[in-house]
Amino acid sequence: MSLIVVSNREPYSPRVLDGGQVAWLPSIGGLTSALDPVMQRMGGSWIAWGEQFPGVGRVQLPVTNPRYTVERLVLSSEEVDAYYYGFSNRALWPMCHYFIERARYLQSNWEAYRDVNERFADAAARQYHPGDLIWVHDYQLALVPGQLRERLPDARIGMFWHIPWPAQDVFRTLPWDAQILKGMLGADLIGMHTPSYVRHFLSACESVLGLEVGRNTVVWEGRTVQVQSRPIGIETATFEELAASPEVETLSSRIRQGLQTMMLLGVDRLDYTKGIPERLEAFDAFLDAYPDLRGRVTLVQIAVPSREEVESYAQLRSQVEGLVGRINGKHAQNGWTPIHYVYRGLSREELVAHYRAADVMLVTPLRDGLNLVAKEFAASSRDGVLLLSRFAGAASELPEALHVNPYDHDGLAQAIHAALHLPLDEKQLRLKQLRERLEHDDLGRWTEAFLHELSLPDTLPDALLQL
Ligand code: ADQ
Repeated sequence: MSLIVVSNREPYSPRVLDGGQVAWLPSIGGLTSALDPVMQRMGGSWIAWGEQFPGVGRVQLPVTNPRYTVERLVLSSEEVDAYYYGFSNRALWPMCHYFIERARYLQSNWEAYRDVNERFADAAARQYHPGDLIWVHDYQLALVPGQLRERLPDARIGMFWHIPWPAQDVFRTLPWDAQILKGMLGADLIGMHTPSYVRHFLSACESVLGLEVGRNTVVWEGRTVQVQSRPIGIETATFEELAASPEVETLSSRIRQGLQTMMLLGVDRLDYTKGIPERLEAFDAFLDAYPDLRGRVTLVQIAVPSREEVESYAQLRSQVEGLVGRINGKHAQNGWTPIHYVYRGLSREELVAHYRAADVMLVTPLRDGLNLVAKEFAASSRDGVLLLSRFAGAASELPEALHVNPYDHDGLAQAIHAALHLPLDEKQLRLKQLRERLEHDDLGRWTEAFLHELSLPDTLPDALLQL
């Protein structure tokens, strides 16, 4: 038995170095950073869009110690525009994050999405041998489970949905709501990050397809499909070890020395769902409300470039840069710059050194499937405080974080103030409790639990699940 992973993004992307050789660098993003260690442990095939260097087809990765094969699909620029930017990122992404005013529903993009999904399904079916497990990931590939089911009626197919599943009045704005549901129901097991996403998904099956649903099941074409809440974990031990390493300690002290103030930190893909402008506004409100703290607190905002080809992302970039300039211009004094803005991806060491250096971590998305940064910070920090948006999926799992409403600038400003003044023993107790959870529910457990459940020949009856 081997594992076949199907995802849009490839785990490593090729770059040409100065000497002309090709280096394969790990992709930045929640899903690929989560699944690469799994594939390194289990081996198998990974089907993904070969974004750079479409000429390179099949590769064994990681290059230094090959553990699995990546099948790189070549997409034309028209397909990329319509399937990836058009339908995935301008229809499904905004709709699932409740930004329906940003959603564009175009028939031509839908058709390209369906056809490209078909190509992923073909590639996965070609790799399949009886007994293999197929694990499809995320909103770019919602139709793949159904397309695979037509080709491989007996295969065990799992699907993990990494973003929120919205309330049904929002989902039903999508003209292809029934097709998306039917595509996903080709799977045997569908995983999501929170119980409320599962409830919303099941109620969509009920209202859109008229299906009978149980608490965690739905019957479709004679098969029982399980729909489970399974929030993804991180490699907790790796973060803990790295955070305590001398290299990271040195980097983290250097960051602190460079600032000479208390440190707030934001780390995000530059995406309108992550609430970066709202966070900057809240910091502005904080500096207005607590003038004695001017010059004593700095916000370090690290943003990794994302989807710049989509207009609203390019606009967001200028909006953020404008806000940073305005707030710095308004409050800067005596050599102190209130916001340090970094627009690039960081190495794992740099990232953890920032987590380690921060007094308060601001994870304040307007909506987020889960949010791995919150977990990475909690695993890395010694005595920092995690401020976590109530609209991040991780909030339902991490009650020891201080929960905030990112839409409430003044409330967020007060929460930052409270976090900076939390007694040391309370900070340490909260972090200890967070760590215990993260050590227990880590990435290894997440994968094992999902694959274990997927490999069962029969699903449990609904009545048993409720016991
Ligand atoms: P993302 O929206 O990409 O993931 P998130 O969960 O925060 O969001 O993961 C981002 C990852 O990228 C983290 O591992 C983080 O360390 C890394 N990262 C972010 N900025 C970085 C930077 N500047 N430099 C280096 N690394 C950086 C999607 C969903 C989430 C869900 C994940 C996993 O949108 O809600 O948590 O998938 O399911």
